[in-house]
Amino acid sequence: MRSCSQMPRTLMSPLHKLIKFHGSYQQYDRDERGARSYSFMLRTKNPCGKVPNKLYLTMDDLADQFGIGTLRLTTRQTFQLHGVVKKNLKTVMSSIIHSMGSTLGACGDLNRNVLAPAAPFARKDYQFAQQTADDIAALLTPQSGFYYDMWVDGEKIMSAEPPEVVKARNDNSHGTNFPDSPEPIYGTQFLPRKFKIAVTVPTDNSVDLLTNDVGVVVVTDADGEPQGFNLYVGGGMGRTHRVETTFPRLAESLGYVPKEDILYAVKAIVVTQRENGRRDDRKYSRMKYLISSWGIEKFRSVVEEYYGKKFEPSRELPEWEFKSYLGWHEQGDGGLFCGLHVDSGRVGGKMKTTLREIIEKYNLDVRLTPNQNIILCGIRKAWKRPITTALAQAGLLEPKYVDPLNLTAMACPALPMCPLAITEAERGMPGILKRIRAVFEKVGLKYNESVVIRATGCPNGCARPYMAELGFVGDGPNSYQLWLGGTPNQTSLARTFMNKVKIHDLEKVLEPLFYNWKRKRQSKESFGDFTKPCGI
Ligand code: SRM
Ligand code: SF4
Repeated sequence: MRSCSQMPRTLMSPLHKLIKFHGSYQQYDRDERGARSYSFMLRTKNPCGKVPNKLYLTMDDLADQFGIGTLRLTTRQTFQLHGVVKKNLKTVMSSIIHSMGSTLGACGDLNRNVLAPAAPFARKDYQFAQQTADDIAALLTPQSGFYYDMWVDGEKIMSAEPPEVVKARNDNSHGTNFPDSPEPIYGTQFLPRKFKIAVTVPTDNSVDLLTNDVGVVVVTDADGEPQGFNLYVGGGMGRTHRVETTFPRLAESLGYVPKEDILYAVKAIVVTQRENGRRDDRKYSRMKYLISSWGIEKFRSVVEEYYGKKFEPSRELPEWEFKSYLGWHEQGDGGLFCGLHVDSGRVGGKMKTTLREIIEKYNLDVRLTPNQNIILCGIRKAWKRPITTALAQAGLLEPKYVDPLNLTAMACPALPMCPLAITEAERGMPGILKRIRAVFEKVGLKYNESVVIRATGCPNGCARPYMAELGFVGDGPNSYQLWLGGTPNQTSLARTFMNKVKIHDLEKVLEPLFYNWKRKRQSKESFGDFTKPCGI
């Protein structure tokens, strides 16, 4: 009999299909030789990356007791816990649920974690964006109680939903719903494929807005009062090597909606994809392919039928900036927050122990960022010094002491646990960054002249490498396809530069590029802008 990991996914057992919707995948350690020992990877759902104190402490414990002793912060503001064996799944799931967390819908063909800027600013626009992200997440959460039946024996743990969310979900004025189904929006078939939404405020592109199926941007009036939203649709990263009909794509503008309509507009977009997205071939089932084949005009007019109104023209917005929120900042309510860089989001060892001690001692809530980093929130000014000292002793340094190349780099987990990995990413990244730093020094680039570098072990794009100034996409054992031309503010797509670059040839390929950037660039021209014409 074939083992599960050798089976095509479509032949997997109902349990494996179902467990995806509950935020878990079965995996095995690909480094191990001999008989395979299977375990589960669990992913949480944390809209806006919000993690209450109790949930952080629980995740930290679970990683030690039932996982591989590390926590993984993801590119969508959630946690992943690797290595949970089947007999412990229920204990782990119920501990998360009882600590105000959830894994429901973290994987599977439905709406995934909703991104929003992680900074805990007491500003009207930020709080409105975060509230909107929470409401959209609630709107699109599966409704059947099966998750709770399975993991906490039917205990009702869900917090009360805002009445406007319930109203928007149940509204069927424009034929969006399955009225007699426990899942009025998803029905029995759910969506053709995963679905991703990000919310933000003007200028703040900490969420990689245009890589999402739906991007939602708060529009305020001159007094900073939220009025409505610009909407963007059709972003996505995943592709397949050598299949040119698959591609990464940036979201494009759909239009503007007044603030009271946002849940209805998002629902109309989801329903348009539910009804029209391809279900015959999962390679082409993401909404970006529907929009590419229809064109935005047709897509807009179909969405408008489910929305029951016309979209207004998008409002003009200022330039986007990438914001990392690293270091110490005022929240605007008397408290401070501190953003900490974590290489590839992997929290382990002394760093993990120290983070836990600080979070427990000062009773801090945390936020996870879409760049695999963590923010400690609600810190009193008097605590800043002892916390800074404790963090530094654990290697969690202020950003000015971290190599700028590391600060913006991201890598996906890849080997050994990801079944789709072709080559290394997270484990290879420290070496890649050190070698690039050495090339920088050799060609005379300054320490702070940084480049956004992202790596993935396969073309699925989990660390969004197609937005990087220099993207590494695994395309063979120890080899990468190189992508060039993304910009530091994450607004343009990179293009393929070379295929099958063996990792030992890194310097040979990169040195001339950095050398030419140093010598021939316009003043302040980023590496991404400089190399844009190099793509093939
Ligand atoms: Fe991803 C599949 C890890 C964000 C595109 N992703 C996987 C799986 C579950 C592999 C699998 O199917 O068995 C990976 C688990 C590896 C492991 O061992 O942990 C995995 N994806 C991740 C994470 C942990 C990467 C990270 O470094 O943080 C991210 C978890 C996000 C979360 O919390 O929900 C993660 N994945 C992304 C993103 C980035 C994003 O969402 O902003 C993308 C590209 C954006 C997009 O969706 O277009 C992404 N993951 C994929 C795809 C390709 C989807 C496609 O449209 O073709 C797959 C494969 C699939 O779905 O068939 C995939
Ligand atoms: Fe796995 Fe590929 Fe995603 Fe990396 S990009 S985590 S290798 S699916």
